[in-house]
Formats: sequence, structure tokens, C-alpha cells
Amino acid sequence: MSAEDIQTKLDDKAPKKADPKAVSVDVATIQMLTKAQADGCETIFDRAVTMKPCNIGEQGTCCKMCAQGPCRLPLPKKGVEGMDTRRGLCGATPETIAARNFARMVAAGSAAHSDHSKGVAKVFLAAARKEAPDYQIKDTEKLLEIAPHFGVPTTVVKDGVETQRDIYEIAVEVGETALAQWGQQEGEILYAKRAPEARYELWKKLGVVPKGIDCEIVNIMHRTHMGCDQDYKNIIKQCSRAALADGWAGSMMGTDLQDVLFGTPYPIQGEINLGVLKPDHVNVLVHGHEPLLSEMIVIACQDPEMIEYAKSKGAKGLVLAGLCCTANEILVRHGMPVAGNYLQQELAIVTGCVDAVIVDVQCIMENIANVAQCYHTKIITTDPRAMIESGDVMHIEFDEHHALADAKRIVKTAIDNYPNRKSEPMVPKAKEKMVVGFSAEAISYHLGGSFRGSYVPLNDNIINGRIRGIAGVVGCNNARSVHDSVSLTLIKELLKNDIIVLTTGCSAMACGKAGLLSPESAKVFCGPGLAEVCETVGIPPVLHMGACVDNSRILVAATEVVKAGGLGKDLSDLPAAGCAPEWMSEKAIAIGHYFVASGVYTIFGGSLPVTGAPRFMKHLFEELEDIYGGKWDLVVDPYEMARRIIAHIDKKRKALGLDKARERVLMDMADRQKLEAA
Ligand code: MSK
Repeated sequence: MSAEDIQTKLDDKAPKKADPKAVSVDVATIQMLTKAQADGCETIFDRAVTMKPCNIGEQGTCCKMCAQGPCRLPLPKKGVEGMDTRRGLCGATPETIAARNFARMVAAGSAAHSDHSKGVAKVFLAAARKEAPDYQIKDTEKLLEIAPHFGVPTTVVKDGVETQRDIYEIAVEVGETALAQWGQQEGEILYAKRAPEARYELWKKLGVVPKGIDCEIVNIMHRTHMGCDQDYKNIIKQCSRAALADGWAGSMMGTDLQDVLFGTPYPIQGEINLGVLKPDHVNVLVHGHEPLLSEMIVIACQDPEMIEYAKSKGAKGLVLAGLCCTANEILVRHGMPVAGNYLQQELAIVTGCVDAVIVDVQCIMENIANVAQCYHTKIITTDPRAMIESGDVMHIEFDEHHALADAKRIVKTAIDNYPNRKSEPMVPKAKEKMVVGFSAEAISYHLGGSFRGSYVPLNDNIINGRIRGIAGVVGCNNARSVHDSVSLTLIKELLKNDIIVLTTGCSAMACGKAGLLSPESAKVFCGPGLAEVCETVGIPPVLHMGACVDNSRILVAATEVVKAGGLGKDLSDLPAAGCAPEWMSEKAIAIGHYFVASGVYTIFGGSLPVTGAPRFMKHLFEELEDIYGGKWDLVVDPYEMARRIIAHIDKKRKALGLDKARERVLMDMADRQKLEAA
């Protein structure tokens, strides 16, 4: 056997590696993945090559709800002809199995958001009671705005004169009422009435207004137990209750209470991508979803004593940046830099200059502990709900009662690790500037003029056709699709067609890295109508609204659009659609379903675990539209996603009688000149 043959045999046995240029469109990612492979450090991209997804799980038809299975009911290669005779041991149909699996994803996703928000509500209440000295009631205007939704009066009449109540008194009542929403067993969640009246009435008629948050999630877990709910339509009805409890209660209250504690986001500049790291500085990354700790880390990292301490270790300074949605939280409120989105978490460590990754909850890959071992990075877990089993991972539990002291201790641990760097760091140059922080309030003030916020000008521009419609493009990265590519291709197609995009989560970060979050990008990427609006107002064509939990801001903004008039009476009347092109987490399924139940046409990319159950899929993809005005869809190709979103928006414009207005705007100067010359 020749040396060449031996090498070929060895190569065959070596684990297969991802081709960096084939798995991402982001330059920094490609660069760092190449370095990881050269350093012998395996990442999710490589594992996605060697491990293929389970075909039956992907179809949603594997049942492991009891010990008689798992029962696997894959769709026959030719599809189902005639009667579908597939059954689990107990007789469960593919529909029952897929619906139960889907419902459990809704439950898990809703639980994740809602448990995050419950933690925020507890800290909010502690701050209001002055039991958590490092937190204050910062945004009093927002507190006064939300208090009436909780039935909390903001004024009191004293000696015949109406005066404002003490802010902390109001905050205690808001905090107590909010916290009670999780355990509530009867009645309705309070925020349901924030939806347009027509939507609320529809939910009431359908019997899907959530009673409370926790009880709707528990209900899903019960009814999907072996031998319980065996009617996929009935299971999906409960999904609506739990998902609405997430979108219109758990997530929405979480966003609101965070805004009151830390400030409502308004447009602010930031920078994104791995190029924000500095090789000669201590680099600290926060990662996860909850801002309770990261807000304190921001303060700790700006403390002159901490910066001096970093210098005493030989560093030139201290950089704090973020990953995933914790990054979004400190970005939209403080303009702190973002190192990258979900699929870049391992690669940030590969730069060799990250001294600590401080994690809270959600979207943290277990493999960061292994990658950290290739370099010198300390992984520090901080939440008892999210620990990592690895000897090298430190756990420093965060307690809101001494929040800043904990944050300083954690940052000091990161600084102490600076001298332990193993190799020469390599930081990609790639980074982009962006304008972020478009809360529903900020959109109103930005578009409505400087004196009084209003959505009327936005509606006017939709009615006159400059803006064709609105798309919410949100969600994750997914190692099964080319990193950032599907989101960006879709969004560029939408902008070209004058559709303004609202974004959150990792999709928002993809936009930032591609330069779509700068006002200047409007003239490069948008059709003439949208470009004109963006240039006049000075906004980017893609509005970064925050983290995953902030998808509730999209619901609030859409409700404001309905209230501003001229575009129908319900969310389902709007020329609008939603999409999660690269989704991967259960939270995305919960979000998708609360958008559908709120009347929004919602497309998911990649795969959806429902395709093995044709009748269930038909229910989600067709029948729900007759019930809620919104429905699910699954599309892999981003151009086809754009085509369907545009078709849907045009259908809604036609129903509103706006199709003529749009034709007028498309007739621009050049078109008119052509007509005159003919
Ligand atoms: S972080 S849930 S990968 S958006 Fe919110 Fe990104 Fe999806 Fe996590």
C-alpha cells in the first residue's frame, strides 16, 4: 500500500469536518471556524456534518410518552394512500403523536420565556419594596403607562386635588399583581385586553383566553400524557391558550418590567461581530437571555477600580460584549457591543482572547465547555437552572440581594484569568456599526414626529403604498442551514419590495452584521417607497426591537397600528406576516403559535416536526386561518418565503381596498417619463 493510500485511509477514518465557506455567509465565522479546525477544536458545524437528524423525529411522529415505545410512525416513502393505518401500540394516530410533540414544544418554549419573566417580576417586586438595593425603578413614565393594565391607580385625590401617587407604592402594587398572573387559576390574564378589541372578542368566543400562565403550561403537560387528549384539534386549542399566555402575558410582562427596571430602549448606536473583541484587553462575554445579571455586569465593567485591576494584570483595558439575547438586552439599552449570534458562541472562544463567558439561561451550548478547554477561557455559570457538568466550569451563583457585589466578583474572576492565555489571540477584523433599540414606544416617537408619538404616519405610508407591508423576521441560527444566509436573503427580498422589517433575537444580529441596521442601508437595499420613508425619517429599513422575549413588542406595535386606523380592526386585517427562517429552539415554536393565534401568517424555515402527520399539518397550515385569521407555513427556500409573504401582504391590501394606492406609488418619475415618451 502506498503512502498516499495510507493517507487516504486515515483521512476516511478521521472525523469529517465542515467546509467553513459552505456553512456560513459571515466572514468572521468562516475565519474562526477555519482556525478552530486548525487548532483541533470541534464545533457544532463539524458535528452537523457527521450527525444527521433523525428522520422520524423530524417528521414529529416518534412517540416516547410511555415505556411501551418509542413508537415510530414514519411517513411511507410514497406518502399515505387511502386510509392511514399507522398507529402506535396504544392506537395513537400520527396526528395525535405529532400534535402532542408539538404541544410539548409550545409548553417548553412558553415555560422558558415565562420563567425568565417570573424571575424579572420577583426582582421588580424586591426593587419596589427596596429589598434589592442595586435595582431601582428607572423608567417611571413606562411604569405609569402599564399600571392601568394591572388595575393599579396612578393618582390619588387629596383635598379635592388629583395628585400622582408615590412611584414605589405604584410599583409594589404592579409587581404584586403581575406576579400573581403566573399562579392565577381562574379568570383571564390581564394583558389579553391590550389586544385589539376584535381579537380579544374572538379569543373569548373561541374560549382560548388564558386563565393564567403556569396553569396553561401544566395543562399541556397533562393532556399530552399517555392516554389523555387524543384529538389533535383540541390539543392545538390548548397550545393557543399556553402560547397566548406566553406572548400576551409572560413575555409581554417580562419586557415591560425590564423596561421599568432598566429603561425602555430608544435608538442607540452599537457595534457587532467578533471584531469587537480586543486582543490586548480583558474580554468578558455575557451569554444567555436574562438582563438581571448582565445589567450589573455592565456597571461592574465600567467601574474605574475594575478597569485599573484589569490594567494591573497587564491588559490595556476591559471589553464587555455579549452573545445571543443577553447581548441584545445590553445592546438596546446601553449600546454595548455584540460579539455574535447563537452559532458564534464557540467561535468567540476560538479567538483565544475571551477571558470569561458568563452564562445565565437558554441557548448555551454544552460544547462551549469543551471549546474553552482548547484555549484558556473560563466558563462561569450563574443560575441554578442552567449548570454545566464539567470540572472546568465554575459556578458563581447570582443573588439579586447583593447583585452588584456578585457581578464584581464574577468580573474579577475573568480579569484574574487574563494572564493564563495559552496562545497568540486572533481576532477577525469584521465588525459593523448599527442603530438599534426600536421599542414600540421608540417607533411611535420616531415616526410620529418630535412632539407627540403616533403610528398614524406609518399607517399613512402603508395606505399610500410607499410601504407595502410589515414583516416580523425573528429567531435563531440553525446548524442545519447556512448560518445567517436564509434570514438575510429573505430580508433583502422583502426590503426590495418595500416591506419594512421588524426583527429580534439572532436574526436581528445577522442583520446587524450584514449592515442592514444602519439608516444608510435604506438606499442600497430598499425599493423606492420604503427608501424614501426611511431616508425622510432617518431610520434603518430593518428595526431591531430587542431579544426573543421582546417579540411581545411586535404584538404591541402591531396593535398600535390597528388602533391608529385605516388598516382594519384586527391584527389579522393588517398587511403583515411573520417568519423565523433559521429557527431551532422550542421558544420559537411558542412564539410562532402566539403569532398565529394572534392572527398572523407565520412561516418557519428548515423543518417543522409535523410533516409526518398530514391531517395535523393541514390543520396548522390551512384550517387555522379560518379560526384565527393566522396560520402556519413551512418553506425552505428564502425566495419562496419572500414570494409567499408578499402574496399574503397583497391579499390583505386588496381586502382593505389598498391595491390601487400601491399601483400609484409604483409609478415613479422614470415610469411616468417612459409613458410620456411613448
Ligand atoms: S438567542 S432562542 S438562538 S434567537 Fe434568543 Fe438566538 Fe433563538 Fe436563542
